[in-house]
Amino acid sequence: MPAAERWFHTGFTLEYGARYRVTVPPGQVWTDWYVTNGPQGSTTFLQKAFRHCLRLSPARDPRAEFFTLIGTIGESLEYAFIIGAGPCDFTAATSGEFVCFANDIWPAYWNNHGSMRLSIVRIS
Ligand SMILES: [Ca+2]
Repeated sequence: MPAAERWFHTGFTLEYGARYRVTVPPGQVWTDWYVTNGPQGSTTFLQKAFRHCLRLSPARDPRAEFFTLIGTIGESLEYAFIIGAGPCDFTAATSGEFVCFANDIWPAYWNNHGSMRLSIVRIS
């Protein structure tokens, strides 16, 4: 999935109540302007003042940083959850398409570069 896409559509359909595991092959990086991050993301000193504006904010999950790998269901932040470096197990809160994105502030996707590979399997 590319870092520059606000909603990356995987084409993978999630079924309400089913359990899934997302894994992220190690050693991958992507770049926010000049800041290189792994899938867990980071917040620089300069970014700190804008951290509360992140699409998945630290108020909702304190692990949320710039470029943390996020998964959700459809184009909705309601179901958004942190994948990070994974593996990440989750239960689908609704049925819909598995969508993911690099956590960033909405107008700041133009300077995002690189992509992450990840995989998802149904575990129950
Ligand atoms: Ca950016």
